[in-house]
Amino acid sequence: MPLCSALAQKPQASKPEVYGKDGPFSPPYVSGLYVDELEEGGEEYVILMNKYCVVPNHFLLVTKEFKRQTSPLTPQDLAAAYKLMSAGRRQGKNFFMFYNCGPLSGSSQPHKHLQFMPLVEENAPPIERLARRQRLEVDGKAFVISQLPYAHHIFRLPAYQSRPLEEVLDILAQAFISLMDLTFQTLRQLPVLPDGPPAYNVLLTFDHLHVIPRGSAEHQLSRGKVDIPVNALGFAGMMITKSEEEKSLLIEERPLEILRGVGLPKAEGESCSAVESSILDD
Ligand code: B4P
Repeated sequence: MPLCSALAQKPQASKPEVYGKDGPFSPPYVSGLYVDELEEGGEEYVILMNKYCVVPNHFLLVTKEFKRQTSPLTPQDLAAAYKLMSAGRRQGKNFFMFYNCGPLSGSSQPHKHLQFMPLVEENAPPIERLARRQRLEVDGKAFVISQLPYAHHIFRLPAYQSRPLEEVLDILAQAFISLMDLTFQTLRQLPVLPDGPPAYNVLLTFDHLHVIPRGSAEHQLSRGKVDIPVNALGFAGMMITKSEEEKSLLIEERPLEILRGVGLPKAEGESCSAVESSILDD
């Protein structure tokens, strides 16, 4: 579990309503952070380096026009992400994408941005070790990992370069819609909905697309009364702490309990495979 004491000094972003369109993801861009622009299916994006990266080369894909971070990923967003990850892979660099949707997901910037985290030794984040181990009876079917104590929905993608790119992008776009349907099913079974717009985290690797609905942005540890904020990286299996004390409290509380605390309960029957979507057969 990485410890980054410098994050304790990082300024907190203003409340989204205050930041609005004049935040750091709108021009003028900071020249040292600006990388390039790209276009995907008529949508324009800017690539910026992360100003507060813990891992070098953590970068962001930001919509050029102001769009809200509460909006779902579009087929263009997913295609741009997959293509960027593929470009990295061709250069021998592994990245995965994460998206924090809505304030309860751990996001602090209201301007729509997808984030790309480089992986140094592995080619996927820790959660993938569990996801890859799941034996699926049928392809094209969303599934859950029974050991995880919080609601989540995962779709297995076709193996890298096993199908033409356009076909994979189509599958990816449809997979996101089917995982969002399941996310809304998770929300519908709650007696009381969490405050604000639906919040969830998205993780994209070359193998899987994960969506994790969220009930709160942070978890208060039972001892020490410390609030632990969790974003998509927590659900990727990459929790970070700001001090030695916080680290030992977090280990004592157990990371899975923290994730349960900020996630939502699984729907009944979700300990096994969920809804059939058969996207791969279309
Ligand atoms: P959001 O989706 O809004 O929120 P976040 O990733 O949770 O980052 P947050 O800003 O809340 O920071 P936190 O203290 O939790 O993403 C906003 C992104 O924009 C962030 O990457 C932020 O750093 C970046 N950003 C803000 N102002 C910027 C500017 N002016 N120019 C360019 N980029 C800007 O976490 C601090 C950092 O640590 C974040 O980058 C976070 O992703 C990273 N982090 C958290 N857990 C980590 C882990 N386990 N391993 C490695 N890095 C981790």
